[in-house]
Amino acid sequence: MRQKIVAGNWKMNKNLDEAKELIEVIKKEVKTGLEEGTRVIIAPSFVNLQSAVKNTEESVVEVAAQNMHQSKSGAFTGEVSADMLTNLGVNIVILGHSERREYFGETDELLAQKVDAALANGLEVIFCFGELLEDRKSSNHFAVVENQIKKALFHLKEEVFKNIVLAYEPVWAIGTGETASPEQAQEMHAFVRELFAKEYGKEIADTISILYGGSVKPANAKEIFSKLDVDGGLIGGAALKAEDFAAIIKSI
Ligand code: G2H
Repeated sequence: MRQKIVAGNWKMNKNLDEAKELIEVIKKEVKTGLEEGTRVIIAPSFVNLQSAVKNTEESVVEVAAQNMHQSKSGAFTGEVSADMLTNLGVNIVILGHSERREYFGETDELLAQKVDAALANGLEVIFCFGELLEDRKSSNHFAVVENQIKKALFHLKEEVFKNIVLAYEPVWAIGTGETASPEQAQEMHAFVRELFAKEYGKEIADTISILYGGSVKPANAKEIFSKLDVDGGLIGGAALKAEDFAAIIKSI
C-alpha cells in the first residue's frame, strides 16, 4: 500500500505569528475526517521550523524543511545543514523544487549530493522534478523528467527508497493557476513509476509515493487525486489558507 500524502509548501510566506495561527487552524481542521494512513505535512520557512515542530507535537501534522545544504557544516553563510534540521526535530526535507533550480541554480548533480546528505542524516526526502513549458511544447517532457530522476536518484541503493517521496511539478503549472490535467499528471506519474520498475523492480515502483504539485486547489484536487498513480499533492498557494488546505486534504 502506498502512503497518501498532502504536503503544504509555504515557500517564503508567513512570519512567526502568522505561521502559529495557520498551524492552529490546520490542526483543528485535520482532527477529524482524515483517512487512516494519510499523512499531512507542512513546510514553513527555516526560521519558523522550531516553533512549528513544537506546535504540532500532539497532532498528526508533520513538519518539513524546504531546502538544506549538502555539507555537514562549515563556512557557508546563510545555509542550514541536515544535522541542524534533525536536531530541531525536523525529519523531512523538500529537495529539488523548481524554484530552487531556477532562482538558486540547483543542478541535478548538486541535488544528488543534497539527497545523499539528507538520507545519511536520517531525513526523509520529498524530491521534486518537472519539465518547463518549452520541454512540454517540444514533447521533451518525458526525457527531461527521466534525466532529472536518473541523475539525482538512480545512484541510490534500493533500501533508501522507503525514505523518498517523489513530487512531479510541471514548472508551467506552478503558481500560474494553470494545472496539468488529471490525465497529464497520471501519464507522467505512470511513466515515472515505470522508470523505477525498470531500474529497481516492481516492488519499489509500486510502493513509492508520487505527489502532484502545481496549482492544486480545492476545486481540482479530487479529480487529480483520483488518478491511479497520483498519491497526493504538494500544495503551494492553497496551503496558505487553512480552509483550502483542509479541503484539499479531505479530497484525498
Ligand atoms: C508548486 C506548488 C507547491 P503552487 O510549486 O510546491 O505551488 O500550488 O502554488 O503552484
